[in-house]
Amino acid sequence: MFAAVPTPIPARMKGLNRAEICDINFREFVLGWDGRAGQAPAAAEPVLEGSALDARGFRELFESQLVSRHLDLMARVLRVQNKVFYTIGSSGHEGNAMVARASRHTDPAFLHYRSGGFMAERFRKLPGMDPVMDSALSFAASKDDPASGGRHKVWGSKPLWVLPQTSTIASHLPKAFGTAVAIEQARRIGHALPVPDDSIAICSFGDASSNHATAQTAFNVAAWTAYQKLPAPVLFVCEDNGIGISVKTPDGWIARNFSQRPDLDYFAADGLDLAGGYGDVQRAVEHCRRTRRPTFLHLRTTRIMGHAGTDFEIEWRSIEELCAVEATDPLLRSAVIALESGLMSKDEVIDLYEATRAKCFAAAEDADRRPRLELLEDVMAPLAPYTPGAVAAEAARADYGSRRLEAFGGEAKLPERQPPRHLAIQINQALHDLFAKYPEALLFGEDVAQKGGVYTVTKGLQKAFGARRVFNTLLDETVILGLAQGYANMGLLPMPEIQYLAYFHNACDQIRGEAASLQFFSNGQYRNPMVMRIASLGYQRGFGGHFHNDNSITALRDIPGLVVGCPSRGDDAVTMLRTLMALAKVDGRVCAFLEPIALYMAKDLHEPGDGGWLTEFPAPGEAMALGEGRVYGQGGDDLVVFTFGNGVPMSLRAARTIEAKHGWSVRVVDLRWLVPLNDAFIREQAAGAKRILVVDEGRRSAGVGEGIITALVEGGLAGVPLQRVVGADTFTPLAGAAFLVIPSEEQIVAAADRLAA
Ligand SMILES: Cc1ncc(C[n+]2csc(CCOP(=O)(O)OP(=O)(O)O)c2C)c(N)n1
Ligand SMILES: [Mg+2]
Repeated sequence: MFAAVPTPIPARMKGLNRAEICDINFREFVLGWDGRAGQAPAAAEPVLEGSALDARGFRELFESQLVSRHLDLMARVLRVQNKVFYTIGSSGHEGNAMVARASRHTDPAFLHYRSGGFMAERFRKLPGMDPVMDSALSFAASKDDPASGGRHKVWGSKPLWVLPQTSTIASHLPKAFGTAVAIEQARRIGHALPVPDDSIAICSFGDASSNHATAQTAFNVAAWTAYQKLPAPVLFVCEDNGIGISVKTPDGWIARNFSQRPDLDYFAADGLDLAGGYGDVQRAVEHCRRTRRPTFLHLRTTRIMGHAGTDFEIEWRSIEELCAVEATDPLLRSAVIALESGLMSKDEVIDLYEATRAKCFAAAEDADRRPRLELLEDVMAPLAPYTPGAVAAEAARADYGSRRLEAFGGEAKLPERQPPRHLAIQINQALHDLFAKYPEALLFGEDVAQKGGVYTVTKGLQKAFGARRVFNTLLDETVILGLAQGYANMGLLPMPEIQYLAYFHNACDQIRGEAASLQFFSNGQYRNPMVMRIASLGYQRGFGGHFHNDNSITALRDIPGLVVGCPSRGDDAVTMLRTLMALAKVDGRVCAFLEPIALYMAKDLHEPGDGGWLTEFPAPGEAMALGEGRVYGQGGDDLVVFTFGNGVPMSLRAARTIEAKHGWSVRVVDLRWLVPLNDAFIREQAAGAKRILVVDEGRRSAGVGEGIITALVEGGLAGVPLQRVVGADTFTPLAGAAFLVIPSEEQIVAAADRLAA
């Protein structure tokens, strides 16, 4: 299937620095070449007889390969001088330039870290761009790096539709699939795409990475989609060099594992041989574009110069094996094509090689003289953009009256005209309202469509807004969040639903490593706004189990840039959702909305039938500012209780008992926003408090309560008597025992008693 590799050159048996060896090998190989040169083909003629690649194409690809190679060589040299900070290279993978050549610069691409060749070639697609300088700036972590602003060495470019990736392997595949689906779906809901309608999404990854659960998830959902004859134009490019760091991929495994998968169309191409490989690469790209089917391109590559600069292969591999690998260097094959075709003489090849080296070093030296990130605020600038005025205006925007009337079925049925209702109904109404407001909003997850979710919170939405905007996904949280990123990349406003908080943890990396990091690693050039709804927390009666009652939000608290809100009542849920959508829309923020399951149906507060937890639907125009809490018992300062979620009605009930028992005036503060915590608001509410109680239904370690106490202590309020009522550091058991591990009203009262003592 693959063309022959160049004949092995005499191996250099000594020499520890394999980068130097590969460099010398190239020169010696070219100068020692004794084949016969043909009659140089014209630009539009095949570079070699029978090749799908023309002479112009070959020359450009060869140049791109050389740029990639010399960036690697430069990085190895300048790393030790502290001028470059990244040495995972592309050497041996330069043939991936063919994928860039065969595709368009508007095909969104999510790239493997060995994509130097791809990038250099894609740079050709737009005039006036310089792959050498741009890459050098990224290698040098220069502030002027146009991809990440000096935050990381990434392959990324805004004009070239390369969404930056760091090197968590496989994590980008679900969102590449999501982007492919979004390209198709956007058109169907009348949304104008930022790229041509027949674009495809490209992602590349290594052979070892193809085994990763996150990769398998993407292959599976792509096939699941195609099986149903739904379009999913994603091109999976597996760059198979036969190894992952030091672990060999079993011979033939990639072909065996992928060539027969139903609904994943398999193509193989020799990435070591431009003349032989290009036609196959082109066929794969065209197949994906034309059929809109998930396509798997198995690209043969090799890995020379080790996994990274720090990988001294000589220590764990035999010299014979190393030399054999080095003999498969695709640049040697390209040199042969250049010479054999008669396109270039030996001197011309060497001159081009050296001129490219000089250019890369000059760019790197230039990049080293540019400023680097020196201030924390500069590092963090793109992480969590927030324009309060514009967000407030957007949250309060109410210019969609006619769509609203249509969605609710007339004036009389508008939710603000209805009597007070409970949380689940008000969230449902808010979603209808927001779907009328944002035609680009999509809601999806497990069981959300016809059933309306496990708790019927999304009931009726699909009927009202159609199956293109409200739909069930397959059962895979990683896919749900990958889809969300894909839709967002294409300008839609996704609202993924995670069925239970426990299941967020299955797919946490899609938010932590991917969605929340995009603005950061792209220096604010790319954004993937979303509002992720999660049915959350404990206290359910009659519906037990750890996974249905997970009370830990620590994993969310820890994600930089994420916004997390948790309402405890219906009206707050409505105004909070408006603000979350506005944060996503205006500032591109990734948001989480935690819905306390146990409060969905809560109607009463103190006595059965009092309707104390029913609320009116806030009319459009009303919104809640980010960080704004709700205070019950304003002015009460004998005891101030900080809490959220289920803790709010529980604390309000306990407050009655405490007031009666101790004669205190008690203030209960619902923080509502859990990430970021509003430290200033917490301190303001604590000022003048005689006693403080923190009621946190999450776990003791690393929960919200710790954040509240830290805010208080750092605010200088250490002297005020303080107690914390908090969940235990344990998993949630079944049945009544579940209530032993989370705070109770009695514990709140007991804590107040301790404060009184
Ligand atoms: C999720 C994750 N696990 C582990 C790693 C560490 N790691 C980085 S690259 C790599 C090997 C990848 O091999 P392969 O997919 O074949 O790509 P190659 O480097 O060979 O191109 C590993 C284990 C990582 N980056 N991400
Ligand atoms: Mg590999």
